[in-house]
Amino acid sequence: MVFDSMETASRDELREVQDERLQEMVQTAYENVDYYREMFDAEGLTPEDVQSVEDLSKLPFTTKEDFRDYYPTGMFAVDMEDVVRIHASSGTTGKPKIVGYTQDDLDVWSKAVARCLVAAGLGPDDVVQNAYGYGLFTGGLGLHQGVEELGATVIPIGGGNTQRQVEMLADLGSDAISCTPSYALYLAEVAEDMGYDIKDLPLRVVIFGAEPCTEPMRNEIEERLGVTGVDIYGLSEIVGPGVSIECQEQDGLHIWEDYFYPEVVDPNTGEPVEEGEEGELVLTTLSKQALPVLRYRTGDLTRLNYDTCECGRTAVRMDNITGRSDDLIIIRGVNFYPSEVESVVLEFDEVAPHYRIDITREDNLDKLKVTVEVVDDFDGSITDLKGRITKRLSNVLSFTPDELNLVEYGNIARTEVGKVQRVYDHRGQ
Ligand code: DLL
Repeated sequence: MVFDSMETASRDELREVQDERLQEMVQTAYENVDYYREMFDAEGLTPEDVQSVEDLSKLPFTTKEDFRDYYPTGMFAVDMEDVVRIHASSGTTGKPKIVGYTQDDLDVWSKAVARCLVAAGLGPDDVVQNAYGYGLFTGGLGLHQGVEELGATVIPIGGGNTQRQVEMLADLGSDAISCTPSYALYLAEVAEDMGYDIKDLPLRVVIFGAEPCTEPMRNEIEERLGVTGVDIYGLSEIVGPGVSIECQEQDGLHIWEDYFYPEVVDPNTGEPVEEGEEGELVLTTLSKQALPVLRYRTGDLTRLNYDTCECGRTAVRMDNITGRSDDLIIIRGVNFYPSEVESVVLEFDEVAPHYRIDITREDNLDKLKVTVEVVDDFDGSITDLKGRITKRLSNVLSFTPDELNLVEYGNIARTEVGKVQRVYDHRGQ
């Protein structure tokens, strides 16, 4: 089942659509956005030099700093009277990135999300409880309009209010819930505390996204909730949720390439990597009117797989994002990603899927502290467990944490609204 025929179009057909849309978009960007006109002029290029997506490599990247420099709406290509909605990125530092949409942009976004829902195994008869936050964050309204586009039923509950969420799931028999992966696990805990066996509810799909989720974390969600967990990806600068999603094969996220053109580059050199190699995802919008974006450096690390998927969709697949280039932790010369800590921690049945990483600097030396919760009914030896986890972390990270703290179940704060924070870097404070 697909939502529309572009999902199974041949690669040649897709390329034709991409090139046609790109030419129009480049022209619009050049004529209406100072930033792009200056960029083209500085490179000695004109819009006619970009005829095909292959020509994109002639252009420099657009970065989050560019968004900041043109804050709030300097990157917009249309007048405010044509903008029907504003959202903003959920950056934790500095000014947010303000993004705008024309009515056509919202229509395209809704279609992209509707495709996602069908890929996740949902249809017009289904009920989706949308637990992403409504407001400037794109998750809430983005998912919402996609459910309506599909003709399914949306419950616009938003983030938080977890007991109410559980009751709604039970009373309305929702087929799916959309939320962050960390919230899905928290929901399971609250449901258990309330005496519900969440696995007995009709809920069958969790559409999780907005933050990284490792395979062990996905398994935990699927087991605890008795569901299929499907990863949805997106970012405000490009559209919001719905840039890509896993189909039921759960083997990579299909990028809707007729709307968003992907490249993967080496994060250090900016050069394209070989097909299938990991690098930083760079995205170009192909149909956005209010905010056309050329070669945006997402900071997200992934790889692309152009093999045909079992599901029949021809759209390229990207790997789940388990890290951003700026998430890289460098401690005493050793590099690793928080997701590597997560994968190790979740290998242990005695440990709950909640952890935090604290980095401090003492006497000019960086120190790493990992805090992990043991499961509710843990009755083993803490010393023995500590020894085993430390050994495994040392092997995988090639680095032994300065401190591994095992705490009782429930001691690490849960995030009810918004994205979970797992890494606390106290250096420079
Ligand atoms: O998080 C959009 C979204 C909402 C996606 C709901 C999925 C579901 P921003 O707040 O602009 O937009 O944050 C975008 O979040 O660059 C990634 O680093 C991260 N991110 C988003 N989806 C995933 C995912 C929304 N599935 C930033 N896996 C992106 C890992 C993700 N990271």
